[in-house]
Amino acid sequence: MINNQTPIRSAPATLALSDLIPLPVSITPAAGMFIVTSHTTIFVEPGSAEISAIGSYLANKLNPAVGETIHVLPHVLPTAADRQVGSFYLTTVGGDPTLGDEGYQLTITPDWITLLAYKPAGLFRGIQTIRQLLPPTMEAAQESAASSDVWTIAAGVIRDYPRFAWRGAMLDVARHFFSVADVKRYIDALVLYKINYFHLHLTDDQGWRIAIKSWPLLTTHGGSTEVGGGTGGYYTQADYSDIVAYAQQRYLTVVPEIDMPGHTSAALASYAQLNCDGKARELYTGIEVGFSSLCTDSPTTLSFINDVIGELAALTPGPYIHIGGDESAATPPDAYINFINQVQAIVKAHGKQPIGWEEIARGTLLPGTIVQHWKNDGLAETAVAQGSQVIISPATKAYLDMQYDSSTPLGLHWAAYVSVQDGYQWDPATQISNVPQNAILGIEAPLWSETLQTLADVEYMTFPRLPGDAEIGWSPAAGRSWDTYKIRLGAQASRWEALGINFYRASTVPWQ
Ligand code: TNX
Repeated sequence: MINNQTPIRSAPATLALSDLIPLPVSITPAAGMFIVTSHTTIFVEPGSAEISAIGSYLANKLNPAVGETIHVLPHVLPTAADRQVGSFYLTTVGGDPTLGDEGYQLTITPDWITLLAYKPAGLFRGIQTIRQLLPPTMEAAQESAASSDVWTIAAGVIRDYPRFAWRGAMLDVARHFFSVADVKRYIDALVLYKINYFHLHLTDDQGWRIAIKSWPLLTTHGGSTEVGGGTGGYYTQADYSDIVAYAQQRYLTVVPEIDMPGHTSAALASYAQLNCDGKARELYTGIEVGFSSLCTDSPTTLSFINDVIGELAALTPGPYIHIGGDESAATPPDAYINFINQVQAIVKAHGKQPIGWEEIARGTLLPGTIVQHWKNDGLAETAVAQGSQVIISPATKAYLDMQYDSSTPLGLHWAAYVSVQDGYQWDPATQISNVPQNAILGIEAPLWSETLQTLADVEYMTFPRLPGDAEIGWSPAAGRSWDTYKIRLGAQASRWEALGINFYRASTVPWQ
């Protein structure tokens, strides 16, 4: 066959030297390489529309590279002797339950590739590994590249599964609004690194970004501006559902956040009755925090929250709703606690599991409430003492909105300057003294958008740091070191260029 063609652009000759992020649990190289051609077929386990869709996702990634439409065909996993040379086999039949929902085993031989997982999500994660094993230029989506390039993957076996169940990224669409198209592009960038939760910070002082039919002014008025006084914007419920479905097809669970009782100027400006004095506030376009509060004790506020959570829960297939709860300096402490206790119950009544920023640990946490650490170790410890699981997002390490250093143009630095290396060299299990690994659901990298106006700005803060968070969340701690990571990271540059992703060329990374 075409196996004797000379590869023009090819992957590393050995699987062991491949540039994967996050680093897999185990890689066993073997001799030879697999070549993707226009004759390649993707065979998928029969009888599963879900797995066929995953096969089509892979085909769509490969089609531009080979310049043909790769067929996705149902097929039982045949014996080795029957397999069609040059093809992929995607299946969960015989998948190993010890790999968990997201684990996979990828067996690459010169003749075929078998991707085996216990669940479809594992197949999807494994496909991200396949992408990263192919030359970066295959991402360029230019059919013109097809004729001259040969797309190879070095042979071997990868067995892989995540260390933590939660590997999240958060985007603040409240301080500056980002379109559905921008959010989808961001989602595509996240899934390449096996991120599995996408936290959307939908409301804040500067804007309310999700339409609530029973309280329409939240968006028509409260969504009409943003930091700096621009026009803002909001998602209709159909827009939000579109984002959720797009994420869901990529095995990314959307976690919507309605921040309360602070960070609520947009709501307080839209409805006078949410204020204790009955007077609507002005829309806010600055970047201060801690000055706004819902009138926590009023029945109107609680019925408002019930309406908002009810509509949001109905639109959200994922199990979680984030209730914010951070920096409520304008709410009296006892009123804050009482309010958080009631809001948790409202979320549960709508069939969802509440998540809140660490301050909610001051309240009485209901069983199942998750606490997101960002600054105060003591509050994470209080949460764990109450039996809660914690998501770790230390601002000094995981905040993607922190400037890289004093010379980089975007972002803030109230917590720290977070270099690419600082953002990589930390471990969730040792980050907070009395928060052991078994209390940690996982990690999340939040991106606040006070200083970010465009998707290019968002990407500049996210890359190259997000892949580090993804690796911290996915890979075994023992295999991680900055010295080897920075080489793998440097190799991602050409992939980002091919994908059109903006990134910061930190001088500490050997960009290839
Ligand atoms: C603190 S982190 C906030 C946000 C800001 C961020 C800026 C957190 C829970 N609250 O309101 O956007 O700092 O870095």
